Amino acid sequence: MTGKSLTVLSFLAAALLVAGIPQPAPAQTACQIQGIRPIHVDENHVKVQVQYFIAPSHPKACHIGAYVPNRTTQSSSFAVRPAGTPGGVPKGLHTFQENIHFEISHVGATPKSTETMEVVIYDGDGNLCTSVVTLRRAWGNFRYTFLGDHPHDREPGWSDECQGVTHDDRNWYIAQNKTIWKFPVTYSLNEGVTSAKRARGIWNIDIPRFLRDEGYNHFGHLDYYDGHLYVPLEGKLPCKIVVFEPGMLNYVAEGNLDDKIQTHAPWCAVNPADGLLYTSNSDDNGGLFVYRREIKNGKLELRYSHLLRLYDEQGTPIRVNSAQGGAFSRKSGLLYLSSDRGGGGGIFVFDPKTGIRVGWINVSYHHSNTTYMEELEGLTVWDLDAAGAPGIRGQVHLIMIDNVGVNDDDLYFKHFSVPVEK
Ligand SMILES: [Ca+2]
Ligand SMILES: [Ca+2]
Repeated sequence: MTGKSLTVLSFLAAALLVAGIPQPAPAQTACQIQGIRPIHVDENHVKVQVQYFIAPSHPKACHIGAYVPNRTTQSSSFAVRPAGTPGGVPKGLHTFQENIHFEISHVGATPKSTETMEVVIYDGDGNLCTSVVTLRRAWGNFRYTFLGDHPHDREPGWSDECQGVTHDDRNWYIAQNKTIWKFPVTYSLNEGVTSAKRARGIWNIDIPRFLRDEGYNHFGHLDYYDGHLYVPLEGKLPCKIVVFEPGMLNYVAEGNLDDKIQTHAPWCAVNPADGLLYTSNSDDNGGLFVYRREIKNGKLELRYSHLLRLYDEQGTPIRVNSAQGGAFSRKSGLLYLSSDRGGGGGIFVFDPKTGIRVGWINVSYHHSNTTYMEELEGLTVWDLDAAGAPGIRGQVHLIMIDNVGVNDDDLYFKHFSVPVEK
């Protein structure tokens, strides 16, 4: 191939490139990956075309494959079928039109996401050249089954303005807007609370007096993590996180969220993978706020770390509205986020490593008409198939309240079977 025709082809290639920076291949370069283009995509499988150059004088057979996401952190959840097996790919410059492709399959049990992969051209001696390219997308099929509500349409004494739910090994912790409750898992949540509650292991506590006096009046969805309850608190700025101990719900500490970025705090959750506290505003969340946290000298110190940007399954940036609850799974590492804006809500499941949505649990709710005003609130991930929780099974548990009607808000506690959390 002449130098002139190579240049012309490279310009043509530039218009076709999806990823990578095209450059005419210098004569001394053994090889160059000029671009990739996914051409067939489904939940577990992607076929990727490659545009590349391999020096025609290279003496050995070459193949093209990829590390996902890259050489240093490649994941066993992916298998790659390289291009050019068994005899090797053609050498010289080859464009997308020639349909030289390799294939990646997701073989893991848990849905995952990727932001990059590292494409590699190699021969029998090793790698000749590699290039890290963007591949932001979700992998795997997120499966779930709705098991029903329990309680269903009830006013058990703690449903009014119910905001969220979390748990430790043996207890539920439930937040109303002004009160936190603790119930043993063996207690039937369908029962109303009576004056004998202490004898049954039930505790409750209100917003601490000094915080009420300052004007704080609304707890959000809470999280249990490593011996403490973390509860967001609104009513004035800055929004706060209040910490309680789980035994008798005694107050431990409180700290301020950053009011330059955060005017609401409907939920918070600590990620067991990094120990950081995740939270968001209610609406228009292009990302989640991530804070470092430390309890020191009776204070909770919160230092804003970064924004975890959110994407859909195809890697397109999204904004989440009406976020009311968030919970991490210790088993899968996934983040479950509830949202009830219009008809497009439900439980969104994100890979917190990338912010990419890997699943979507549809939830039936009537957001606004004159008969129902149902809100999806907090949620928690807890495998209760064998835990002896009366009337409750499943792994993902979501509070819904109906604000229309007489007396307290009506409680619907929704339970979902989610195989990856078993
Ligand atoms: Ca709420
Ligand atoms: Ca009612």
